[in-house]
Amino acid sequence: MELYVMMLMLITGSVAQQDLGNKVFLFPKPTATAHVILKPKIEKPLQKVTVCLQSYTELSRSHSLFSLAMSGSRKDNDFLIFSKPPASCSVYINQDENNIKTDPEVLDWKHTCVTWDSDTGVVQLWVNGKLYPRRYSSKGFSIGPETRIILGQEQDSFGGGFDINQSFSGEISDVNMWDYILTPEDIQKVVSDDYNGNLINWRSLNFEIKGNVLVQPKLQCKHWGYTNTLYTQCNVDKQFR
Ligand SMILES: *[C@@H]1O[C@H](CO)[C@@H](O)[C@H](O)[C@H]1NC(C)=O
Ligand SMILES: [Ca+2]
Repeated sequence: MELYVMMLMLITGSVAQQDLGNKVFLFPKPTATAHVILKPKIEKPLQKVTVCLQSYTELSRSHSLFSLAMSGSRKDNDFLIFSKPPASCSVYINQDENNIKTDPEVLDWKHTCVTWDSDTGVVQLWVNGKLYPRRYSSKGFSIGPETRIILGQEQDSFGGGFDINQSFSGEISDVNMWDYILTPEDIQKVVSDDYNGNLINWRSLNFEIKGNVLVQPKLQCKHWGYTNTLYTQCNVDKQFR
């Protein structure tokens, strides 16, 4: 059966599993169509979640960084990271918007992590390794198990309901997701090194591209967590680890 499914995938070519270390998704321009579907194996509803990713955009309007919709949900924004330049980010859980003030955006790679724990309701937003004041949302809620996770667009319905004015354009990389809450030490590891998710793993990513989204080499790596921000070429960088 598994072999059959793999053969089918090879034939249709619709689903890829790839190591995207040193790669980015490039969304070349705003559209209401181009997106990437991420396909984690979520077998039971999630009560704890951490999502981390890196993004680089020229957008000065609000845009989706990570959009998760649940099947059968009549509400949208089940779990959404929605960047609101110039200086805030909204984390939605079960339609509850937590608009968190951040330091002003700069035209540079940005590292974002969000954690949410259903047991306590605590929401954490980390940007570039800095934790902003924590929030409280949707205690007792659980996510999934059937979900649709989309990069590049914001879902108003399961897998659709896109709006060009909420779309992402620019580059996204190092998208990882865990079914537990990362500790501050773990977040530091994600920010400064390779530390991959157990639900979504950038080094072994199941995804499907719809429309005009390109997989491109990552040409620069930024190191956060140092006083000096140091740029190096990504593959050179790996040798010194
Ligand atoms: C997007 O925003 C522009 C400028 O504000 C507006 O003219 C346009 O109608 C919006 N498009 C949609 C689909 O909402
Ligand atoms: Ca929405």
